[in-house]
Amino acid sequence: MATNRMFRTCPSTGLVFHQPAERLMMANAVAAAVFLLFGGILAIMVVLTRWPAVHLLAADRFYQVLTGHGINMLIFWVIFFEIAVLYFCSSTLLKSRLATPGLAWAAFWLMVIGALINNYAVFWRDDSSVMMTSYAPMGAHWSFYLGLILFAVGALVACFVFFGTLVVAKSERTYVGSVPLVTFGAITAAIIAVFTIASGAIILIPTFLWSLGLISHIDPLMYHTIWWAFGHSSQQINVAAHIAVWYAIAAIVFGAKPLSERVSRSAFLLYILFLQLASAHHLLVDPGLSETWKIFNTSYAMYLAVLASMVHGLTVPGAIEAAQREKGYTHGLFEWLRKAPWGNPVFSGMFISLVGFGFLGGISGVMMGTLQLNTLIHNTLYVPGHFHATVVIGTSLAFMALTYFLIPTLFRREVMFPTIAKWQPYVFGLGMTGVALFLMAAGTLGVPRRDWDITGAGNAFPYSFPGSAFLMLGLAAISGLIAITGGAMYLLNTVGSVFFGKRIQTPDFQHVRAAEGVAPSPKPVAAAIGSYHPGGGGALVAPGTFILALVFLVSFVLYYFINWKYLATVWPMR
Ligand code: HEM
Ligand SMILES: [Cu+2]
Repeated sequence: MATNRMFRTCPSTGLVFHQPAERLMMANAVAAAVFLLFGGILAIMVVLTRWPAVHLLAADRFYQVLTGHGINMLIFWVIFFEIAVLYFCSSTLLKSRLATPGLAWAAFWLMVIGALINNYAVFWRDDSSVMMTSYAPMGAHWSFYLGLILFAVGALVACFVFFGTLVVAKSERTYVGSVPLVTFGAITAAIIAVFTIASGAIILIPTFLWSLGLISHIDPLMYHTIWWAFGHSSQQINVAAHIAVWYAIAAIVFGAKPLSERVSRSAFLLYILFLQLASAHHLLVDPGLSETWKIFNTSYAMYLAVLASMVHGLTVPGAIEAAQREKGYTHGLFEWLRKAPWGNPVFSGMFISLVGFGFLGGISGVMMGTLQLNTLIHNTLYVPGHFHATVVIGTSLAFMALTYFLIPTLFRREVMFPTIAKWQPYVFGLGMTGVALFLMAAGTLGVPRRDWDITGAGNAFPYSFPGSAFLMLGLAAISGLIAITGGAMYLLNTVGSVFFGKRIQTPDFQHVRAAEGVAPSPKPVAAAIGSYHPGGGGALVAPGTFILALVFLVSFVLYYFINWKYLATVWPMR
């Protein structure tokens, strides 16, 4: 098989690209951006409708647009990008040819077709506004489920191409020792993805048959339970993937090596072992499951997955701090952080992602995942507040940050508007921080999620929310428009750079004979991101990070305590 062995080595980073892998990464990344654009346009309408002063759409349109927003963002944008990341972490980081590019293209087109069919059901047919969670017995047109199933099959095939590439790299000895940490994180994500897609199949295939009339009945509780085996795990894929991206960016920007490979790898392993249990936090008010089961899974088992995230949240900045100190930024506790390249969107995006994910997403997640406290905010706007901190500030912003690295290295184009790129993570990150905080605030005041009109005008049993709730909704909407501006800045730059940007001339693809392999790369980026760094650990090389961790801990404890106090006030013991 002498064909398909076309490689090029990026002269500035030393990364090795296999031609078919490169094309697939580009295609998946571009598809991701297209769905982000669509989801973002829908976000404008969602935001302007939930702003009571504007109340843009009619009720039926609102639910249609909200369904499309959730699916296009959380499924199509995020997963297309993740497939590009999987190919990068296998083929590029291991300097290996991609296994079965033909199958990878089949996967890509299945995903594209699936996504189009699903959007056809929601927007063209206009009879499938069942929200992203599509809880039975609420039913959509069969094409809604078919689209999701085709998309999932495509994603599954792509995961197998990823695993196949690992096997190829191993047998062709394209790397020595263990796979790099970033690849290890991607393996975690892909393993979880297989479990996730299997759960998705178990629930969506019967629901599809039900929509065709071939099955008479779907049990709503069973649907809810299995749907969340799928829905929760898919968030764990996102977390594993974006944390792999954090490690990659720490290596790219700082040449940072993990403080301890063993600790970081064990933390990824915890995700695989404990994530399914944590899906119980979606079932806290479901009848039919015992309180013991709920409390065990959410209060004990779940913390092991949370522990893993906290380990990464500590070791990523810790590794950056250690690398910066080695470069001589040793004054005081925080010189390493002050002197970090805050004008480089690859770094600033990643760091805002890390802090926002940890402080906003992490703390609120543990709060709402506690059985008793969950009753405070269940099904309120607090829930979207929380997950916009995790999937938007955490996952989406990390992917955006990585894009600024991929434009010159993968697409070989100059970033078209560097000043816009410089500000983009701040506009998007701060806007989204506002969305998360104000939605959580509105939720704490009891404002329901997915509610077209909280004034309940014309209802037989009116309820009036305090004025502060309306204020929070207004502030959330304004923050949302700022975040959407940040999203538009990202898309303007990516689309502009990729299609119209100035080409960067670098040595092109060349035939490499299989027996020779690709020459090991001497460049620091490839060495930092693409190798296994044994050792590490031991002395406390990151005192600043340790202080940041203490700040986190104090915020965590305080917020947790405040919510128990709050629970005591709304739920008096008599
Ligand atoms: C670009 C700025 C964005 C803004 C301003 C925004 C705003 C909102 C708002 C206000 C809601 C809640 C509506 C309600 O419950 O009534 C919502 C729902 C949602 N958003 Fe976003 N969003 C944005 C981006 C994203 C991204 C990037 C993702 C995923 C990666 C995402 C995923 C979701 C999901 C899954 C829902 C829930 C849909 C449902 O309830 O079925 N959003 N968004
Ligand atoms: Cu969950």
